[in-house]
Amino acid sequence: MSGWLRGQLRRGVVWLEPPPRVVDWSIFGAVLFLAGTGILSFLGHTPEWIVLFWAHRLVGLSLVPLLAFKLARVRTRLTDPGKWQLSTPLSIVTGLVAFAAIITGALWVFGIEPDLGPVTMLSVHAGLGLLLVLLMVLHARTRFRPPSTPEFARRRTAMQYGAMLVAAALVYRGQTLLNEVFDAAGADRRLTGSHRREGSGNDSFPVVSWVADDPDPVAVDEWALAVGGTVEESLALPYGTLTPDTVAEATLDCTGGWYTVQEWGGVRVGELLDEAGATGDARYVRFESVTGYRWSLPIEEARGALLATHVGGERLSHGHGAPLRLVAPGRRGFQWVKWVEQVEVRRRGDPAQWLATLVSGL
Ligand SMILES: Nc1nc2c(c(=O)[nH]1)N[C@H]1C(S)=C(S)[C@@H](COP(=O)(O)O)O[C@H]1N2
Ligand SMILES: [Mo]
Repeated sequence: MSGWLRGQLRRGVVWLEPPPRVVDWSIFGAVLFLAGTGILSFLGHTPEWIVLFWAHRLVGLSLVPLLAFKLARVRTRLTDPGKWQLSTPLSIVTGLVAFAAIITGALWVFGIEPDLGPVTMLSVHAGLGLLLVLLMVLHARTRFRPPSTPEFARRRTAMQYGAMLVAAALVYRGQTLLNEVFDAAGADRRLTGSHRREGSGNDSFPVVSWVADDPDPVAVDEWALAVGGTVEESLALPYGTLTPDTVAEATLDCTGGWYTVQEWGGVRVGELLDEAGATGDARYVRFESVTGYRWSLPIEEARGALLATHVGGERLSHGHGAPLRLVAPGRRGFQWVKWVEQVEVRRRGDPAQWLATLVSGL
């Protein structure tokens, strides 16, 4: 490279580098934003959610130059043993986890996914991301410097951020084009990044538990669906009394990174609520599994959901939730409660459901 070109490049990079404290606080803010959008991205999969996925990818890519600036600045603190402090190992681990989170995220987006056994690249990425938040908060405590407004308010800082986001958008667009051209696992993916499982019926898609649910097969003769809560009349409905008269196509999109489109057959939840007579102050409907796993939906959404006995014209297999599972079209897979035995109409939501989904099988 000619000396002139190198000089220009260096000046460009220097121009692009925000002040140190701005870099640090931007990394802090970006990681919190990524954790927030990452968690939220597990909740939805319908088209209006795409903004969230874009934002997560763009801010994630913008972390790359920010971390590079930071690393260039602190390099000698790491390479020169004379400058080591008690907090240095924590700083190093935090940096490594940040890079690992970015790399796993990028591998996932690019569809480069070596076999990791029971986990997917996406779940490794999510785990690293959550670990990073914890490490970063600890790290920031050891090296806290309050942000200063003048540095953030500079016009040049705003332009630097503009440049960074535009670059991130170009990289992201370039990647999606590459995937389209080479068809490298790109064509079968939804806005969530999930890969398609082709086919119909029980055997065409995986059996998945969110954490540890693994009940014995439910004995249909001893099972009855309980419909209760704020209703005029509680019901106990044996399997034989259910009339699966509704068939609907819906997409199950698992946060592990796959999706399937199936014809689900079963009973409309609204019909059950009408039968039991949900009262006027009812706001939510809670679906609970024989394992204690549960999720609630706002009552209007719940009315349109299905309690499925069939998939692709076949009776549900045990693994897929027989005798009855929730099919909630706008929701992610983990909210589609399997082995449902209780439907409870409620006045309030159920914040503890998060915990229930994590510990139910333990
Ligand atoms: N009771 C119960 N229902 C559950 C789960 C679970 O662990 N327990 N896992 C959820 C998750 S994470 C997904 S993706 C779907 C998977 O449904 P499938 O096993 O029919 O593919 O079920 C959901 N319903
Ligand atoms: Mo899932």
